[in-house]
Amino acid sequence: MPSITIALVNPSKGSQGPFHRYIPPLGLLHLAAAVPDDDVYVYDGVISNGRVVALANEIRRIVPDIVGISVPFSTSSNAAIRLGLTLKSYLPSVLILGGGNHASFARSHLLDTGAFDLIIPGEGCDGFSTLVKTFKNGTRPLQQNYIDHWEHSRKKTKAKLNLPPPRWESLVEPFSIISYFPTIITSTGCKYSCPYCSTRSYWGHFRRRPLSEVYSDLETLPNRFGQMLLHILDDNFTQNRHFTFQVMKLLFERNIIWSCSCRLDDINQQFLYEMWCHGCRRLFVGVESGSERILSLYGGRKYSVKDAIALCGMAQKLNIEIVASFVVGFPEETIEDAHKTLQLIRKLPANNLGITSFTPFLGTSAYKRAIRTYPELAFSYNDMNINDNPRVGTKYMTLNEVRSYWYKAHRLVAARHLERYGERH
Ligand code: B12
Ligand code: SF4
Repeated sequence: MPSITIALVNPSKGSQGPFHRYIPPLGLLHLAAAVPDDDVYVYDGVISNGRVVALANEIRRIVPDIVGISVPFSTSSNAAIRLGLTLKSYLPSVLILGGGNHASFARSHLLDTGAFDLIIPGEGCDGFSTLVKTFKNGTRPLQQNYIDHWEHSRKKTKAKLNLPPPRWESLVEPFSIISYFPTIITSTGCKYSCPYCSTRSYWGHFRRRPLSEVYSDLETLPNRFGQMLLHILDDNFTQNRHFTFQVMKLLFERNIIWSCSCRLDDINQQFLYEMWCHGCRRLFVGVESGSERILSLYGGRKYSVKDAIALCGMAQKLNIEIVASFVVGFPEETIEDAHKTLQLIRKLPANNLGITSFTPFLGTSAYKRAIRTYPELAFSYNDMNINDNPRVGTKYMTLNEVRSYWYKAHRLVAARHLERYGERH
């Protein structure tokens, strides 16, 4: 079958992750590898600094047959819709697909805008390669088939994950970028089901990739990344200790230093030491709250405040950088819980702290609950931004009280930052 031209796009400009390093859109590079016989160009919103028309102009130059737009974040929803509509006005016969976390849960809304012809929900490689075959055969793809496939794959913990080694050469490199955050993914899903997180309903239960595939991904990492810190994208890298160990050994044998996200109740001091020995140098930890009542209510977290302080303190002694995040505005939060969180923000040993506001994302049980009280949520996806100040109060705190708590938390973080880095940063 003759090859076709495909553009895969992340319309968001926010791919610049923590520490101002560029994080390439790994999901799209895996997708590109699922159609090895076709000409694929992977674009990132960073190249146009999030300007949709400029991005559409870049894409139209290659005259694609298919454009796949990634919509992982609710905050990139509007940009994705504008990009789809602009491309349709430039190239009326182009087939526009959507995929990624937000697109999967908000697919009816996205299809109704007319910016998309089809949404492929959930893990994308199987569905995408089937779609490309269907396109080449001239058959009409059926949306329902892709939904069924997603339903099936996230229920089966043993279903194989199809993530062929990323096709790095298809990335249209943003030339302004000098510093990268190379990434890999070794597993998907999570054994936990925190009410404000959609990972479980998107990917299903924890599923590991075969070690041979992780090995191949490491082999295909472009040489120019050299000794850069490799970030493991798994939502919760330490949830299956046996598997974590196996991957850590692979990384150690290749002399790679790395960072990952973990949940504190999955690690202890001994394991933390092993992580350091195997090359871990940065840890993203969702500490979430200083109130043990809230920790247990939201995701059955079993670590105490004392554990959080001890583990983060030990990590720092080992020279593992700690990036800790907290959530403000849990629906059950009281003023007393808020005080406990502020206290912990003040004293947690950490190199970087992040404050986010409780946001009921699509695909979470928090959303199902929130939509009953705030039906307008269904139409303000773009406002689902955990970095904005809180929009609602809690059961026990007024909106003003939650906002004041949010500002205090941010002021504490700023003060700690100033203490650590001085005024020039
Ligand atoms: C890495 C990551 C980031 C990186 C992204 C960098 C990059 N260029 O990739 C950074 C650090 C920048 C980031 C930032 C944020 N993130 Co984030 N992030 C993730 C994370 C952990 C992994 C994504 C990933 O790469 N997965 C691995 C690859 C293989 O999967 P994938 O990209 O999803 O792609 C696969 C499928 O989804 C599908 N697919 C994807 N796109 C498309 C497109 C088409 C056409 C098709 C057919 C298929 C398809 O096929 C791929 C192969 O299977 C996810 C959680 C998760 N596990 O998905 C959260 C997640 C996407 N992030 C989230 C959030 C909340 C944020 C922030 C708001 C956090 C913050 N404090 O600011 C910001 C938003 C930034 C912005 N632009 O607005 C939420 C989004 C929820 C929502 N509805 O908005 C998620 C789901 C985490 C969660 N469980 O809550 N994030
Ligand atoms: S532990 Fe982390 S990845 Fe797992 S469900 Fe909770 S927040 Fe999501």
